[in-house]
Amino acid sequence: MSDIYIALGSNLEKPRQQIHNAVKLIGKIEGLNISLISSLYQTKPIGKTNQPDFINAVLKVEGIISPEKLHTALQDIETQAGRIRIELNEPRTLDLDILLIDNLIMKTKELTIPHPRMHLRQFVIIPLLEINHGLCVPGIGPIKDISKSLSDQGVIKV
Ligand code: PH2
Ligand code: MG
Ligand code: MG
Repeated sequence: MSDIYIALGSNLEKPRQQIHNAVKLIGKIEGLNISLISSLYQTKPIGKTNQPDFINAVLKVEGIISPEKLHTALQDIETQAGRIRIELNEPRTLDLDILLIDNLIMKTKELTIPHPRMHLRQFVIIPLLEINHGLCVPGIGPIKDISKSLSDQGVIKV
């Protein structure tokens, strides 16, 4: 049984609704159970700044599934939400990123775990702290320390 953390984000087409729908669909992935859901956060866009604010949240799920299968299942849910992939950091109806799977460190062409930018993003670290303040990012360190190292990026609980 693995502890898996997933980041959810949306800044198009009723973002809150997108996040709620996604949580429902993630709960239906075979072999997984949702164990914790953070609050929703309204967050300023990081990267391309001339786009709408995001709604972000994180989930803890438990289960037995390969990283590749989980990645495919999450991409299917993004596609169902009408996600169109144009370029990195563009506005999106739904983005589902695998953050952590236990203490796994892996890198393939399709998938890097831990998520390579999670420690730079308050919109990930703040909701993670809410659901598990003792969490560590393998190869990086405790999220409590990461949180102290980040300056304000405009993350508000909603
Ligand atoms: N996702 C990105 C790029 N920038 N900014 C915020 N606030 N929230 C996101 O989910 C987000 C972002 C690429 O995945
Ligand atoms: Mg992302
Ligand atoms: Mg993504």
